[in-house]
Amino acid sequence: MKIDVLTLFPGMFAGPLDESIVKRAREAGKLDLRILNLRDYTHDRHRTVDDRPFGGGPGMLLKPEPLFEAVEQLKSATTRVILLGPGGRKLTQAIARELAQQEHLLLICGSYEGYDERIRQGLAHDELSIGDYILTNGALPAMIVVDCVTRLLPGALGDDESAMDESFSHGLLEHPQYTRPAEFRGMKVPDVLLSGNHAEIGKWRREQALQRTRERRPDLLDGQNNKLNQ
Ligand code: 21W
Repeated sequence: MKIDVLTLFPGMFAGPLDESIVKRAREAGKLDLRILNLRDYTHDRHRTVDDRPFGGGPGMLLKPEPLFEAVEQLKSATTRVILLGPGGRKLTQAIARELAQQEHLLLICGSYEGYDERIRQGLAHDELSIGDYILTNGALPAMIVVDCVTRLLPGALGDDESAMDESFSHGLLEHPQYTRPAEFRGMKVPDVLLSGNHAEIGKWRREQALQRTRERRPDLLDGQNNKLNQ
């Protein structure tokens, strides 16, 4: 899969996408990722990307020309153009799975102020938010999209990671887990996990997962709402 990211802050991307599973996917040629500076698609001396809103008010808006120029240069017939903005559809695992099927994603990061509406109208197939809180710009959300899409690419996860993924796909929160030592600072690993009785262990884990989900994320127990599941 190819992913292009258009951003005003390309420096923010150094690091998070050069580690771990995303790094491995890039090195294996499963992910072809480019971080592009929106200012490189301007033509004026000051490399202007934003301007004041018609009608007045605070802040500046990303102006259409550099984004239209960039998208027209970068896109092909198979590109999905996705704006990142706090007013977009909330990213879910189902949306990530849909994105992972695409050949080419072009992610556009906003700055704090917002987009001229014609960017939505004329360029974007979709607009995504990562959740209901306000960030300073769309760079971290773009990295989150790259991260959750990359791990869904065929062969991106190792065997262990894939197996773990499968065992979590029952749509509940994870049950408590422990490793050695069996007792740490007076806190004991539950006896059942040391028992070797796999039927009992399975039953305990299901109960714990259900109880934890009821307490922390009752919304997930309504099948229609289960964003971990579907
Ligand atoms: C924050 C952009 C606020 C626009 C009036 C005057 C991308 C994001 C972002 C940002 C506004 C995402 C305003 C969850 C996020 C993002 C920066 C609204 C401010 N109104 N997902 N000025 N949260 N955030 N405009 O913040 O670009 S995806």
